[in-house]
Amino acid sequence: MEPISPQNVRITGGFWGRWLEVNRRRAIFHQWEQLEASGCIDNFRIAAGEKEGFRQGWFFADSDAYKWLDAASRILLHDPDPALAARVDSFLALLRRAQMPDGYLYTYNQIHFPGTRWVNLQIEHELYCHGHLIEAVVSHYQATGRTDSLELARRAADLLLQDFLGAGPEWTDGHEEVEIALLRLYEVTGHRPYLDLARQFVENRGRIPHFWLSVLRQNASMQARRRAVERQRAAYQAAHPEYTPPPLPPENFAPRPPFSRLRWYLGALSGKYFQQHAPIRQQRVPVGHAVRFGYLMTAAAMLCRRGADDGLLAAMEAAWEHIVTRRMYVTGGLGALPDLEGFGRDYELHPEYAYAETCAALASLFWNWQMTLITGEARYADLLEWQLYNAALVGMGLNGDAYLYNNPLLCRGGVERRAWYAVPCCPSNLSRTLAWLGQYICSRDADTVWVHQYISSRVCLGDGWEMEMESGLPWHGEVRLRLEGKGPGRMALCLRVPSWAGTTTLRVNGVEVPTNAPPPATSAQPTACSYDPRRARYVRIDREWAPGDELTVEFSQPIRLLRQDRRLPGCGGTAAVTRGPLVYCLESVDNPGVDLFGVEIVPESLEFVYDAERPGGAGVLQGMSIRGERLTFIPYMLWANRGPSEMTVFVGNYLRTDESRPP
Ligand code: FUB
Ligand code: ZN
Repeated sequence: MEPISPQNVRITGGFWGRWLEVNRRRAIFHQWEQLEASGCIDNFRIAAGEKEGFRQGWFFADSDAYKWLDAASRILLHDPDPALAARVDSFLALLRRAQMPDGYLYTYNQIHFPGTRWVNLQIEHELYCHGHLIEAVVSHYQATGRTDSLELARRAADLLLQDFLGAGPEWTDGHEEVEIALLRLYEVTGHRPYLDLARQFVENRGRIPHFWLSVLRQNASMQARRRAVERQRAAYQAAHPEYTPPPLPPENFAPRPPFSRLRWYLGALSGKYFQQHAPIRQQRVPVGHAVRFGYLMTAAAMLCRRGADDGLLAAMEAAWEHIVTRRMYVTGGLGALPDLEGFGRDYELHPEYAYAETCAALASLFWNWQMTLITGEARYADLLEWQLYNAALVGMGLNGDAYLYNNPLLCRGGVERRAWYAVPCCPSNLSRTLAWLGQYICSRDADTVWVHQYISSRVCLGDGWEMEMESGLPWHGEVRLRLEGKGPGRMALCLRVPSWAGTTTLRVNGVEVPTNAPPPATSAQPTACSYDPRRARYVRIDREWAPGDELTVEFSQPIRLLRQDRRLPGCGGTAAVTRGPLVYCLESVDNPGVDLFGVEIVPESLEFVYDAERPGGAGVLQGMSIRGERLTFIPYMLWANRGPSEMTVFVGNYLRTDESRPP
């Protein structure tokens, strides 16, 4: 099956319509303000020789500006806001002036170490930054059709071809991304060498001999270069006493389990942190940094779609199964440890140490989309939806100007939304994903259309057909699809029945049509968190359609208590409360005087209440504890929007029967 390009999908309202409005009216402008305030954009002005000043931020800071450009460009596709378009054009012009004639653009070297390049590739993110530059420009080209900006990407990519095509395994980046970018550039240019280089980077992963030695050497060099930068900073400040550097944004706060930093170092030396520990087809267990892992899997899946299989798909299916059954939080969050910002051991899913970086959920979402296109299996679109609503959307505050970087499932204080971070990788990554959310709704092949996501939208299906969708999700389970366009014709429609759905009722023009029976409870390994995307399926309706035909789907959304495997530290045997695609939580703001971390609930007392007055128009769950306390659960993605608070996803449950495992 093939995707339907974002040009042909417009989100028209509903739950996601509000978030996209926040994204384009507030979030994208807030992010630019923060990039300017923290000196990130000035780095390019300094590199272009247009501004006096001292470079600010991490060596990979360029990438955060590129993700902003990516997000802003995607927003312009359906919302050509003149102020945003002017900002984008001005930044593109600055990038053209900062980029070196041969296509190199990496302000850390250009400013601090002129003439050096491709240094400490495992650590200093040079290819990662060029990757996000290329992706951003490809998005701009796809959104505007302007080839002048595409030149920025082609110059950079052609430099990579010149310097890396045919090179050995040590010439790979420690943070995957450039592989995705080269494949996206190949998709818009058809220039085969970009595909070849992407494949080379993926196939070369995990083949550096004595990796630990290489990374020790590179770490020493990186530290030496950082000390050199600090000497430069001191000298600059002494020579320019009037210079006041911009304030550095805060680091994100994450509670640390014992030995967290040691495990990170060991993970780095072993190569697992960078997924450099084994060739890609042997990587059947998810390890290391969760964002890096997700980007590698996404690139591998994109290669699979271009014919590079022979074991690649099998390896990814095994890794996916391992994640879902033993290394994923009930929110779909990935990454159990700070420092490492990645996977722990099987069942090591402590709710308070949960790192679950917003970018990690996004990386997994990108991967699951590619797996959907390859396999047509409903489990991947189901996990995409679950992570979108819970582990990803939680990263953006209600008003688009406050963010979470790490997303615990239990908070005793300290984790709060911030306007910006010292490592601001998540905000624009989330914005660029929201801006083109429509691409995940449908896909098609010659005679079949798949409906993967239920988001109010208008989709040009091709062959003269259009589909208007009205979705009540996540609060209400009713979805209405209306076909418009050319005269009658045969088409198969495959609708995803989500894993969270209770009963599903399908009607075509008011007449009920049978849905295939739910899949048998799989004998496969159960999931540690009890959310199981493998229970999702597609219902196929293959018939003659006429313009005006209306298809309605009603998913019942029973409140479910998903019991956590007893092996999980800090939450084993407790339950998460869910309804439809949403995971709920108790936040102290709504439950004054309640000991959140000792609550036992009375399951039968839980009821859904749609509270239109609540910010975000939230559907809440109200119930009782066994001590007679009234409880209010809100959607997990809405917590931390009202100042410092405590929160828990898990409650001890007063279950009369073990309802967490589906029948
Ligand atoms: O490595 C720098 C940033 O850290 C990347 O953008 C994300 O992977 C985040 O984890
Ligand atoms: Zn991030």
